[in-house]
Amino acid sequence: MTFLLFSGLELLLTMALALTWGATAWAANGWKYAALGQTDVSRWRCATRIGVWTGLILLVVWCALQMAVLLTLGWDFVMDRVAVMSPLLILPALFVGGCAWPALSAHASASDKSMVLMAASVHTMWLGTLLVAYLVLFDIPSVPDLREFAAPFAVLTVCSVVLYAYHWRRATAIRARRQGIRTMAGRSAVFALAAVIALTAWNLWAREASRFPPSMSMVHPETFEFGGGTVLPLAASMGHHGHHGHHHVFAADGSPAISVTDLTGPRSGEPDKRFTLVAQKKTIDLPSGHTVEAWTFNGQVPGPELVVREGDLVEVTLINRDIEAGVTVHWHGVDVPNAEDGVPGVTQDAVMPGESHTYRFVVHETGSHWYHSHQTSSVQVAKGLFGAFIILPAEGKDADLDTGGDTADITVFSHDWETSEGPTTILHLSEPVPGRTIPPGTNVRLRLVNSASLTKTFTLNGTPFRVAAIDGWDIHEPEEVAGKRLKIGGGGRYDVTFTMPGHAVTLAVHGEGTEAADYLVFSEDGRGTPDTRMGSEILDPLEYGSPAPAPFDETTAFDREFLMVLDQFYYGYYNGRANTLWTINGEVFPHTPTYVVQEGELVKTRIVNRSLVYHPMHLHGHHVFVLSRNDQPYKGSPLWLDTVLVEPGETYEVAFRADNPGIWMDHCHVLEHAAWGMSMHLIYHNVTTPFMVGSATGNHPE
Ligand SMILES: [Cu+2]
Repeated sequence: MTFLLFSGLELLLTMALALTWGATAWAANGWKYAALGQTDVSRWRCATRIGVWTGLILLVVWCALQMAVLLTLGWDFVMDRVAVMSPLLILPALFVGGCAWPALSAHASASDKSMVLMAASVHTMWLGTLLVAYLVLFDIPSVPDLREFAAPFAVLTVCSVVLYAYHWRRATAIRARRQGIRTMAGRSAVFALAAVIALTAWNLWAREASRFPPSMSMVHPETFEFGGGTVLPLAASMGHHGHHGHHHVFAADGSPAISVTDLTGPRSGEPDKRFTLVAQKKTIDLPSGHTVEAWTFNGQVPGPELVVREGDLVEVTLINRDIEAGVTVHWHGVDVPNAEDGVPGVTQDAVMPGESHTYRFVVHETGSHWYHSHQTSSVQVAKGLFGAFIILPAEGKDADLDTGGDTADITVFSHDWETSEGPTTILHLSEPVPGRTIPPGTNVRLRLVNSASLTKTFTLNGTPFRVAAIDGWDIHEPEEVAGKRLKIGGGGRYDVTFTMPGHAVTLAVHGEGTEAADYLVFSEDGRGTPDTRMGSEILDPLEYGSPAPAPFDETTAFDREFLMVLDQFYYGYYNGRANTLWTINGEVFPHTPTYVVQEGELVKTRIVNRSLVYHPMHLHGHHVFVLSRNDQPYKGSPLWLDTVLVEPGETYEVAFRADNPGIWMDHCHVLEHAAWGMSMHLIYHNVTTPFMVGSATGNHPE
């Protein structure tokens, strides 16, 4: 809340600074003309004086605001303001103070020199405010490097010299040719026109420059970061330039480079579970009565629920019947070997119509997970290419599900459909059986999956319940709660358990409003009056359950510590199209950082959300352990997440052990955000990929 207030204030101040100094620049120029043309200067001087004072006061407020942000939210939220923007404002302000002051305070008629210095300093100040506005709106540095500091500062310095020389030349001309305010208006109009033409040309250039090549690697060595750890020799950069003849690259430990195609699950052996998923178009009647042209697995949405047991060798054959753009299957939340991860252009080629692809892996974990296509995922998941992937504990190892009594294990997807009436949220039962008929006394497990991009909250009315697991990992000693809301970001899952009472229980889902977007009623006969009220408080996963031994704490010595700052360009070009862009460390993919690690290392990442919306950040192939939020350690059960929902103004520190070699996407699960830049990779230094993305390859992971 504080953060959004600060952000709004900063935007307003940035605009006000640029407008005030723009108006002051006009007044200062008028004063220069009037003084040199020996006409009445009083009105111009008065306007300039008011403008300078207003502008300086606004600058002081801007500095105070940054100080307040620093003190309340911390350095991560102001580092680019301090390092890049404050010199662009404070140094020209000193220039104004030193050079415009004599003219402003003098009562006698001003000299040529004082007029030139006054105009040049005020114009430099205006340029500084424009540069800052440009950075805040269109090119936020986030984590500034030397270039990001030096480039705008160099522009400002050069321009201040040019402005000084320009105003001297103009002073001579104004005196010699007795030019007046009319000349000033004419020249200003010409400058404005030139600025419009230059900006239009720049706009067109920016659009073209943002286009991706028809084929490119997802691995970009110039973006590699080592998190303060050893700089590792890079097989991927060599593999990327392999055609130059570097074919035998060896990692630091002497092991040869590995291709993702070698990082498969077991290629032989009789699978314990075998499934076939057929990607196909199908007209679907939604429970809401809407009809949608869906893209489905096996003609149903959600796709078939795949239920396996811990330790199973699973074999899934994907067949693409008629999805022209191609499909893949990604196992969200399941730490599969890299080659089975289903990311087109990184771990495989997209499966085109008529083609098939077989995934084989052993599951080494339990819990509620899901699968979805990762080809143009922002489109394909929305259209229905997803389903549940449930891993039950190995036989005889189950505490919750095999208690002897009757059990009901129900997966519920919350999905947003684009219907004739706009976006519509629907709660889908993953399988029609056991459905909504549940006898009293039954031990119920509801597996809630948010397959939409937008965050949703879930309320269970009619019974107290426990949150048994989050993102498929069990919560330690979850306490019984009632009436609380469960907030689940895109891609996230919560397992809710309760004993079925003698009356109806309602599961309601809420989006932005207080009115339920959809609900399901569970009861003995499948009927009952829905109670769709929204719960009060949101259950905080960092304060839920009880502590237990954890592999990481504040004393852990990490091999690498990465910083991930999430931000936005309010407007920008991405692959030739304009939109709000979502950035990591001030860049959009493919310029976002690539975190390089070595197998066995302990890795910490600090995630800072400085943008105006939430981002559920999803790292493939690993679960991350939550160390802290806003620098406060977790108080409840240890939390292992694959999708970390980071709200605006929040900071998370998460940790993992690098134990699954490969090249792994790390992206926002608001899939539209990933498609507009918010995507990056974690790469093990000795791993290479032969796959490419881009229009010529047919691979489009976002
Ligand atoms: Cu996002």
